[in-house]
Amino acid sequence: MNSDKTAPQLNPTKTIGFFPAVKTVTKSIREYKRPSLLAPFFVAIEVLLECLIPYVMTLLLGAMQYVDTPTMANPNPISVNIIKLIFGSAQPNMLITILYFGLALLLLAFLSLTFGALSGKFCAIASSGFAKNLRKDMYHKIQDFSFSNIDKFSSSSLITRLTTDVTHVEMSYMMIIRTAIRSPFMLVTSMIMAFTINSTMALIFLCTTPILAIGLAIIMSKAIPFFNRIFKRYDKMNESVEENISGMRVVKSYVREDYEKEKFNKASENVKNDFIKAEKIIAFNGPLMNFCVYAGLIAIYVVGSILIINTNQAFLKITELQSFMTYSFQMLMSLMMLSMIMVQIIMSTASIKRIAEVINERPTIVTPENALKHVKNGSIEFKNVNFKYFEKAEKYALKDIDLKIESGQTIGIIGSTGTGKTSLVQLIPRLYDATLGEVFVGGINIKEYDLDTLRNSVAMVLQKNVLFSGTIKDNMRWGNKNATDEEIIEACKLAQADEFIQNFPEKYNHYIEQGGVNVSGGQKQRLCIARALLKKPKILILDDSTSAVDTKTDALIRKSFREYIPETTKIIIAQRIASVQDADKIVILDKGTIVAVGNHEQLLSSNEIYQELYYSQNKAGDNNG
Ligand code: DUT
Ligand code: MG
Repeated sequence: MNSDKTAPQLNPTKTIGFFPAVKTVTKSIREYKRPSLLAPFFVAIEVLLECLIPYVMTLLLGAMQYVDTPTMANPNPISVNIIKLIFGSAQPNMLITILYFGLALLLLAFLSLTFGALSGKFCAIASSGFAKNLRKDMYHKIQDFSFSNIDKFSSSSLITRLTTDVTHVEMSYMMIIRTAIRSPFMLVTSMIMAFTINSTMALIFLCTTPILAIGLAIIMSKAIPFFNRIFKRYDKMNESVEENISGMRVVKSYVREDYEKEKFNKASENVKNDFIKAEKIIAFNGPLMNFCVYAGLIAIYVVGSILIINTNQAFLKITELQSFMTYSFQMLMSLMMLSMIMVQIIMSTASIKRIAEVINERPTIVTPENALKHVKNGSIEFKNVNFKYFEKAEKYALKDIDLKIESGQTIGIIGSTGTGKTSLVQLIPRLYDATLGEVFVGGINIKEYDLDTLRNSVAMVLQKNVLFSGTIKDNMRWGNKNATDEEIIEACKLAQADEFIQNFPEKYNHYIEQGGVNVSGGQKQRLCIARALLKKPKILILDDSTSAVDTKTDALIRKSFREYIPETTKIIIAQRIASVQDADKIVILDKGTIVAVGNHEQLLSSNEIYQELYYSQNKAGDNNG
């Protein structure tokens, strides 16, 4: 669609390592460190309390047995002590025993719930705050990006990184500070409790962990490459959406809907397929986990039962086996959770790297130290300038450009499409930097100016100009946020826009829809010129900005430039000779080089390209005006 723009390379950035990426990304936690620490802290307390519950149950069962038959063999000594503590020398009572233990259990459950809720709250604060900071940091960074930075990532990829990738990281973070603490902690606590009940039995369960660890490592290493690829596919898909929706009118006028649907289907099919492949690998996680856990459980059951029967409960009691099973179940649950976290973390490794790439990207164009904050005048000089859009590009878009423009002059630039006209003028406000050579404004190398100062003195009406949603006045104040209504009207009059604005029912409060779709092409161009004039620039660049305006209005606009802003240097890029005919100097560009400079008469008598253009346009010119 973007015919005058070669497609940006997709993700040409050097991939950064996982740990440096984590280091970069975690810097955005900032003010959310406290909740990030409180969440796992409360989780730890919750888990501890939760693990105490089966233990208290064992004690309760032991106590009930003891109260029932005080003469039993091998009573649980702790249960006996508690009974003695409750009843002293009095006769123990079954109902009161159950009541005491019941209350203790209730209290434990209530406390664990409370701490669980607290940790949930802090977890939500921490993770959503972290995500907010990440988006903010990336967004601020992107604002400082130069065009070449943006070309490098592509705008759709930046959008995916700001949205989908951040969501992935947010989810992982939530899991890490809550579940990833909870599960291992639960695992360890249950393990310790199991060991205190019976160490031999606990060892049996422990034997399954190495198998599990190796299995998980294999699964992870196989799945990660797929997830890395999925995000590139996402970029492609979003690129298709972005391009299609912003260019909907063109799509419709070329009846390309079916083609576009096909393209989108393919992109989303690719995402789906890769996801399926990745999920297929990850699906092994479940069976592996189940195998290890159930193998462990069966072994415990078998060995436990044999021990109970053969040693007549001397080595292991039935009540202990029951608690043991509860702990095993808790371990099972935490292992399941851990595997889910693994999946989430695998998925977010790619995202973490992609976010870190944006945050670590260095803007290629920055304000230097001790920058100059004043531009003396609108003179411009190109000294030996060569330019290409990215380092690896084969062709230079501009070659050996030497050009001197006095302050206040009007310069016309003419040349066939793709010859570097836009490229040339973009170097003046440093939208891109020259690859070789230097550009001077007001006699000073533009790299020495403060970027804002430079860009405020150079107003450029872009070839692909944009209006923003809001009233005409709002749009005008982009040029100068302090402009008075009178100034706005004056600028619009100069740009020949006042007349049609007066015809809108709400005049200057007429609402412009997003992208300026409710004004005509020529109206939009005139509004953009007015917006540029409001900057009161030292240099005004019009890149094919009157192409949709009729020749008469075009001439009126140029006339008002001459009369009202004589000190401003005016650069006019045009396809029509008529638009540049009265300029002080006309520059003819061909294939990235200047082939001739002169005024209309000089060029008409000496330059072939100019003559050809002039005669072809003047033959057709009769039906032009
Ligand atoms: N080019 C890029 N990347 C861009 C824009 C342009 O590689 O983002 C290339 C395409 C072309 C050359 O640079 O070969 C010059 O493009 P420019 O946009 O400067 O050409 P133009 O003279 O302004 O063409 P038009 O009259 O179509 O606006
Ligand atoms: Mg152009």
